[in-house]
Amino acid sequence: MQINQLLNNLHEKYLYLLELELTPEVINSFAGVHYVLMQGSSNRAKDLARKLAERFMGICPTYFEPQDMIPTSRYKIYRVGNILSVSHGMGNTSIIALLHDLSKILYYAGNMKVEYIRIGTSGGIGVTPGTVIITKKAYMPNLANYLPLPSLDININVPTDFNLELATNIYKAQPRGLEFEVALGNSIAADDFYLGQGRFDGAITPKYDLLFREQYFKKIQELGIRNFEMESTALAAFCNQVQIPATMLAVTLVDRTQGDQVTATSKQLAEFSDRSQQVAINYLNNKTNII
Ligand code: R2B
Ligand code: URA
Repeated sequence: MQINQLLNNLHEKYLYLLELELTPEVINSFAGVHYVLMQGSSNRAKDLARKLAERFMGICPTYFEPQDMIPTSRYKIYRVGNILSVSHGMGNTSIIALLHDLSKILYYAGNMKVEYIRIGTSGGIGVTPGTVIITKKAYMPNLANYLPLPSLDININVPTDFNLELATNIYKAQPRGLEFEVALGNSIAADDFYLGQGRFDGAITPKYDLLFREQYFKKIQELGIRNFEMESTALAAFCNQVQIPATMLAVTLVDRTQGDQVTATSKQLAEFSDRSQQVAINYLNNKTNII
């Protein structure tokens, strides 16, 4: 991790976005973290904490109530051994705000070597729904492979490649005989679920037509883009700036070349979401430094 060196003279006492007092006890509670797994939903983050405790500590999920480490209702952070299970909300703006404060506290607590993995859902492009895509490169909807990171009135174009070694290691860690497909691919982060992802079923009438969208979908498939979601460019750009290895594992809920609406039942959606969590756990299973 290569964090802003100006922080060293700041002696910060409070992280506003996490509503967290930086007492020595609080800082110490973030020491010794190696892996940060993040998801949009706070329920999913808690659910994952339970699964991690069961897998790596043998704690029965029925008797384990994960404790949130931060007082804010905006985000959640649960700790299981040296893994954090975190919720980041929806969209680039939400995740980047979290990434600043989370990375600062991890730095203050002395963690110089951490990996960030976003575990999410997405809309697939030409892939069977239920496939988990491990992202190599994140793209903007205009197909730029960088994020114009706003700094006052200028934008700094930061590359949005993820860490290829981490993505490949996660792919290779998957056991044979999984009941679903896992593939390496690229992703687009849109700022809007509807128009940003070329849907026709939002509240605003789109300016594009079916033919235009078909050509766009064809073009993005040629770039190896396999899914749409809403946070990967911020995660990749942030992690490139602070030199934290990162990638994203996102299950596809729908094949967007076949339709717009997510028609999976809540049971199917829960099963699909479990898949991307499972891919992360399969990766951690191979590690000797868990807990
Ligand atoms: C995937 O799913 C959410 C929208 O439904 C969004 O957070 C994302 O990236
Ligand atoms: N999340 C998205 O951002 N898009 C989809 O189509 C499904 C989930």
